[in-house]
Amino acid sequence: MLRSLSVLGLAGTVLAREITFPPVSGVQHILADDGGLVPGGDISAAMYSGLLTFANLPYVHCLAADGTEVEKYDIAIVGAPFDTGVTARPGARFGPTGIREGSRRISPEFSWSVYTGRNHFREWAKIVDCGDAPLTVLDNTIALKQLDKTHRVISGRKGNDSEYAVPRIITLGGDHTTTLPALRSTYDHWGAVSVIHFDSHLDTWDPDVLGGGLSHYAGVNHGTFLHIAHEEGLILNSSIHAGIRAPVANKKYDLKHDRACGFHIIKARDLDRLGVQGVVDRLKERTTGTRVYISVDIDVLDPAYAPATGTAEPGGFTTRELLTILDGLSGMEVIGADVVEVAPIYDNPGETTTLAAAEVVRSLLSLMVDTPVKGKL
Ligand SMILES: [Mn+2]
Repeated sequence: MLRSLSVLGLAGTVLAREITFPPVSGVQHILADDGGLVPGGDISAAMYSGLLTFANLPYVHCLAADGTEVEKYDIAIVGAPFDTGVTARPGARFGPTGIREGSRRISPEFSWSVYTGRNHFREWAKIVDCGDAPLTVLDNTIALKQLDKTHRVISGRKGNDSEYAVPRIITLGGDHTTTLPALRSTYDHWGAVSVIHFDSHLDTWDPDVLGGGLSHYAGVNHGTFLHIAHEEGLILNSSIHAGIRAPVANKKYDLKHDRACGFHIIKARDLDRLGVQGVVDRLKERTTGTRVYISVDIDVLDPAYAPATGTAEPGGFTTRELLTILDGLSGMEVIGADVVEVAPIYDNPGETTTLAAAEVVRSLLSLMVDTPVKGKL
């Protein structure tokens, strides 16, 4: 049967293709700018094979010991596998690996945007993956200090582009507590900044409210880190949340306290009234003239688009809405960013959450490439 079918197939003018086997080192081809294939490319960056880095970017040992020569970079991806500051479902310690898995289909060569006609991986910035911060899973205080140190080492190296001396970092969380060390490190280079905080929750809770006043240790968690950042003077009073919808613990205090921490609020359903451009405009107005840190808690998305998270809240943004809003922020001076609260164990076989998280990271990278920022080493 098979034989007769193939005979029929060849009965016309079509002849079987010659199959030429390339040498092993040339199995992988890379795409040239003109769309042609260049044989014998670097097979270490092959999609769906090889060791796992974000978007198949090169790995650099950014945390090498003092005195070791380290390859230079302008934008670094680093994972923060920490989830013991979460108040509901744990599992975000596997977030960095999950987001990298979700980014496997992203290739720096195959990344020309149909919206902008640009490939941000091929512009001025050298973008690398530094792997994960080495964090103990047994002591939150020590783990967060280890993350402080990780950020200081990675952002303390001289950038690849001599004009923009300080490398910028995108952190793959981890629960939301991991944003605090990132803000401490950016403060060293850029001073206090506005935070654009995409989340369904405020995360400015007074540690005595969320943590119950049990101990200082209990008060440092994924719902209080913005209070602490404000207390430490790391953020400006021109910060803003987007996507808020979770209930608060009391009638007035939480929202009043949130304003005192420097935040305005765009609620999830405000999007219905304002549209994505309206949200973009409000974010820009609020932070105008300041440098920004963008923190994306994946629970800003509706659980339909991001089921794999610690504290899911129905009624959120779609993935497309979030990506359009993020891309609309082009032109802002983004000095650091993160995607947090991705807990892959609750994802589905289609990897809905990790695919979305990886795409969010791509948008954050693009914002950083769009607007280089000079900083103090
Ligand atoms: Mn959060």
